Amino acid sequence: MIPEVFVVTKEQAVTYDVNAIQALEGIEHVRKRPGMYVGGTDIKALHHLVYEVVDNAIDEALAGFCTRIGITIHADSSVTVEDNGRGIPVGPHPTKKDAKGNPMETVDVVMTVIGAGGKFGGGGYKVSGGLHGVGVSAVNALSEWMVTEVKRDGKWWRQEYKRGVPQGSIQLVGKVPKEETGTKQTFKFDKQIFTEDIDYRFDTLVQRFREMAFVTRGVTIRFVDERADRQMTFYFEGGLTSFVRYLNRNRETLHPVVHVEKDIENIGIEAAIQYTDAYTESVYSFANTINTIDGGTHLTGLRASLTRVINDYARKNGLLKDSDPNFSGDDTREGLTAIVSVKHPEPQFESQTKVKLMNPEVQTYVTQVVGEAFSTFLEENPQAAKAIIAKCLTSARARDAARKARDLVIRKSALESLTLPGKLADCSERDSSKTELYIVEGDSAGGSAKQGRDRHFQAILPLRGKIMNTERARLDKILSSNEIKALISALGTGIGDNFDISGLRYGRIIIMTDADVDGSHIRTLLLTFFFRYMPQLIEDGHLYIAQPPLYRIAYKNQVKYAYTDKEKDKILKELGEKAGIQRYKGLGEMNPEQLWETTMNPANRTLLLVTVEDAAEADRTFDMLMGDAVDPRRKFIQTHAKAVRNLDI
Ligand code: 28F
Repeated sequence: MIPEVFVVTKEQAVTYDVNAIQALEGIEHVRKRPGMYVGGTDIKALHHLVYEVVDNAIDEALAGFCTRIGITIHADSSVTVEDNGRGIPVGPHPTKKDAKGNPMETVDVVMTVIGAGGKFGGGGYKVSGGLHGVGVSAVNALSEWMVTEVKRDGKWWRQEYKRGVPQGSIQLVGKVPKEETGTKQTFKFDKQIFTEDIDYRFDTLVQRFREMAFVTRGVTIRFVDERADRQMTFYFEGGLTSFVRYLNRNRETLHPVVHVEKDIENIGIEAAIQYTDAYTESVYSFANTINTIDGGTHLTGLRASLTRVINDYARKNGLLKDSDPNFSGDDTREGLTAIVSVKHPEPQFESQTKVKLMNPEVQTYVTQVVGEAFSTFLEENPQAAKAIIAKCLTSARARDAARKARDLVIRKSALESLTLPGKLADCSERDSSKTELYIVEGDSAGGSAKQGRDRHFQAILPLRGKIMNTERARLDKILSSNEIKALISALGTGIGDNFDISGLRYGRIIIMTDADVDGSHIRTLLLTFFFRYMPQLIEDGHLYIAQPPLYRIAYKNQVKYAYTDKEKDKILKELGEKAGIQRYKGLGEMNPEQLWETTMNPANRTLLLVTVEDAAEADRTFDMLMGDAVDPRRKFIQTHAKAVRNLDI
């Protein structure tokens, strides 16, 4: 008989081994396959590291213990995240053991054991993240160094790690007032892992932090970028209501924001809704603070309940006649700004990359909670109800008219698919992998481009600017313009549901507009058009923006072109101040040879590839541009350059 005590010891011996090796093997695995933990080693993965750490602070805020979160990017690209929560518990961990069988330090468990964190203590669950949820230990493993500091019970602790491995045991730094508590994490991403020349992008991080602040009411998020001396602080008293107000800041609203917040079966549901006079929809959904850009059951629930409540109300109050059909989802969507945010203990996402919430019960709960709140609102605010329903009626009618117009365009372009538009100067090459279509602003620039091009593979389609310049025009209306019809038939793909990439006649579609405000406006309208009706063109990397030079600098028999002001200054320095300088105000000022040399010749030119990095932001931007507020439009034109990235050809 083996004495029982012996058995226990033996079992424990096995456990010690597992815990000790677990941590090291885990770290090794993360470093070997970062893709499995943070999605790769690109800039997205880099941002992921920050989100992972911030998520823990957000969790502490959602649990009700933290009101302030600070994020700082230092000059050396190390990052500090700190909160004023309870602080990670310090002391021996109740279950995890080190190689010698002694309890592991809790901080070391959180920081080194892959898959630790989350379920431990208090029965709480990890709310934020959910999508990543790989834990801070993965960040630690991918950092050249990381320092964890905890203030708790009047003590200030510090532990340091190198590439995920603890450097000795946790140290007591000093004393602090008992009320002063929190966690501070500082890490420097490891260049051995992130070998590309990448760094954090302020704008990307800011957007995420703004969203986090919106959906985590009452928390102040301060973001400091010491690399460029920039900072931003977010605090939204009203949570989602503030978010909706922010989105509608340039729009005419039809009623006050409708807000609802309720817990059902341990699932937190919050929504905010407001209709405006805009034509577009701005609806965003969040699951455990993650922006679920592909929507999911929470979004479906929200949309379904709004359509149902509006139809019910309209019928009951005689605003829809018996002969009228019900409003469709599209009708109730126009002018809608809404956010739905759910906090779920066990979120299910479609996959690692696609951000879509799949929990079926969420749809039922959201429909119920939002439906109740919105129908009460309509009952109590008949004026608002009337305005919303009038808006739905208008969109139903407009949609009907637009459908007819669009059918006509599509049918026509199908019939005329062999008749190319008269204004198109086509190329002789038929292999679309070699051909390019320049969409050129204005007839005169179009003329220069036609003469300057290589007609073997370059086609030119001049567009007359003013037709595109229809303010606040529905895209449906723009569709019926002759300019756009010409563009559609030149491309050969059809549009919308009839889009077929195999018909594409040009491998590269290049937008060439003046470097002035009108030029960027037309460019944006074209981008809007492509984004809404031919998104695959952008996704597949067919859409580009030409980069005409801003200056021509001549000295003796040397001629140089500058594409930016910085470049101009550099060239002037090289050539000396006596150089003659010409500023191009438009494409029309260049003769055909100059246009070819600077902007069209593949050997010299720079093209910007148009990408849709963040569909939500792009939509917001397009939306803004279609509105009539001038300021945001100008802002867009400045920031727009970031939506395209440099491509060397
Ligand atoms: C800088 C980023 O990471 N904040 C955090 C807490 C608080 C607790 C906790 C964190 C212990 C063993 C999981 C405190 N008191 N900010 C942060 N604040 N982690 S991380 O506990 C972690 C558990 O495994 C905490 C009581 N319960 C939890």
